[in-house]
Amino acid sequence: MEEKKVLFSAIQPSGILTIGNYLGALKNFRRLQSDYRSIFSLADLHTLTVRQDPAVLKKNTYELAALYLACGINPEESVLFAQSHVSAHAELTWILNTVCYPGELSRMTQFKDKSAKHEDNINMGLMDYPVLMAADILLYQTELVPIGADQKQHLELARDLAERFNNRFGETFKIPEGYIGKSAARVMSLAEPERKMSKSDANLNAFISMNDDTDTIMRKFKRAVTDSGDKIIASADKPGITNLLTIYCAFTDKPLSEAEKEFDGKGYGEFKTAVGEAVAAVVDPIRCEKNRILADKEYIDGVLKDGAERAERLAYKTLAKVYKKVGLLPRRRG
Ligand code: ATP
Ligand code: LTN
Repeated sequence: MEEKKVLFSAIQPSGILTIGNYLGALKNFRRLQSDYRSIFSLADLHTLTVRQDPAVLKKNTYELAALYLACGINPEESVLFAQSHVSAHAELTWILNTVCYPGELSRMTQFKDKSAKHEDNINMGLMDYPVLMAADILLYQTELVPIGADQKQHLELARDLAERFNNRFGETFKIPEGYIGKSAARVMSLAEPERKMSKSDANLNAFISMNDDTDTIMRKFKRAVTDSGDKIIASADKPGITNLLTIYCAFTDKPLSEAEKEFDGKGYGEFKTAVGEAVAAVVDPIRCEKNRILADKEYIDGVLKDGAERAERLAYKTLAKVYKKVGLLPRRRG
């Protein structure tokens, strides 16, 4: 039997996840996990690039682990672990830094956005973020990386670094492919539909969190910004309605044409209620299951311990190969 290809992805525990993270990432993870040797990580080291309250980071990390599990990541089938538990991630980052140029990092859109947003804390980690992400991916000889559209540029850098390293030192890394879902790869803010929905938005009405209860979800959709006119159709001059339609289709698995037909002649109010109900029908059971899992920290610790051990074995194989290729002495033991 042919060996399954490796799939790797990660999410930062930088806050409570939104339906953007769910649709752009988690939902695809669940769907793809059985077709690949899947490895999922909590990108806690990445989260440190923006100032965090240590106690909140710890809480968010448990929340994210529980959410992965509640969304159907099966820890027996897939590997689920915290990035900081496998030190090979930081170690490979160092080596990759030596084949990456500052100009490649300073032009990254996310670096520019986050530098503008956190003017008082433009640290080296924020700039080096994509190199750590490349290390995450390349350590596992990954072939597929499911991500939201905003991470495409970082994935391209990972491919460039892998190719550059391979050319300089000989075949070492597989070149990964990105997987960006056809729909809902970029869910937009409910308050400013020209901007991506983000879990760190200061305006709580701009996003639906995976922790929102049904009443909150209904209220936020009622307040969502719409466009002038009264037609419920997707078009470039109707970013608000287009975003709501995208969300509705992703949560009901209906094609856009069917949704447009369903709401033909209906008002914005009725439409927003239907979107809220469709979202709540999926988010509510996930939230309840997440809270059930979260109550058992020992179970989560056990899953992450087992995941780190499995990830570590794979990661160190690649790291040993890299160290040898660049000419570092093998460590003698015993
Ligand atoms: P932050 O707001 O802290 O920068 P984020 O909400 O962008 O974080 P990440 O943890 O960086 O979330 O991303 C996790 C995954 O979710 C990534 O694959 C990312 O591409 C995807 N994602 C994030 N926001 C959206 C969105 N609005 N629509 C679709 N996918 C998204
Ligand atoms: N930067 C990613 C999170 C992330 C990631 C990864 C995604 C960290 N390491 C490796 C895919 C593969 C983000 O979503 N912001």
